[in-house]
Amino acid sequence: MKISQVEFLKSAEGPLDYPPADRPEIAFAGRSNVGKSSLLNTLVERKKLARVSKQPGRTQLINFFDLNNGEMYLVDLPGYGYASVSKKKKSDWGPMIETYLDRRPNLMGLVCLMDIRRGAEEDDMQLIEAAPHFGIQPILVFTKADKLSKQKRGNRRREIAENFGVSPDEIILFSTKERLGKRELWRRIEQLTGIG
Ligand SMILES: Nc1nc2c(ncn2[C@@H]2O[C@H](COP(=O)(O)OP(=O)(O)OP(=O)(O)O)[C@@H](O)[C@H]2O)c(=O)[nH]1
Ligand SMILES: [Mg+2]
Repeated sequence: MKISQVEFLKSAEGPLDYPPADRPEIAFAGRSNVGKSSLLNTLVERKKLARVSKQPGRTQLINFFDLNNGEMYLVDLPGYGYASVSKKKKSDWGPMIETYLDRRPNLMGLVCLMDIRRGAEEDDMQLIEAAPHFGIQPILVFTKADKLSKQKRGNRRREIAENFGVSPDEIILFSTKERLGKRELWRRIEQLTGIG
């Protein structure tokens, strides 16, 4: 993917705030602190486009970004599963994401991020299993691969693939530190959107 321009468009809480569904869209979801905003920055080669934080639960709205002046939307979804986000915020999460999945006919891929060390947890599985009901293809990405040795990564990839019942090369390992997984993820996004 050639990235000529990328720009933050808007934050949204509900459908009234979404931009028009007039081009392909890819969204990024995962638990708080898993590295969604970091991955997005690495993908588009901008250091500070999406806000990265050591404090989990920072991204609490749906953030829309424009890629290449109208070519595609990239969407940073609020992180889930972080206990110290207030109860109200926590209960907002499910409906906010579910409504989003339901109301974006242009959404072509949902990149589901999980920490390579923790693997898929219950709320990840809920989302991964829900996606096909909305006609959306989940892309499984395991972040912070740099936290494991190369040998352990390989073992982990096989283990994870087995748990999901998919072939190991369907599992994308990602590291912002090592810039690992970036080309592979773009390739999958290009396949799903037909852009690139
Ligand atoms: N070692 C390592 N750290 C990472 C990687 N990606 C992200 N991090 C760190 O993980 C922390 C959280 O990153 P974010 O990108 O803000 O995570 P997020 O999923 O957007 O978090 P919320 O917006 O709170 O849901 C930050 O301290 C990042 O520097 C990675 O690939 N390797
Ligand atoms: Mg974030």
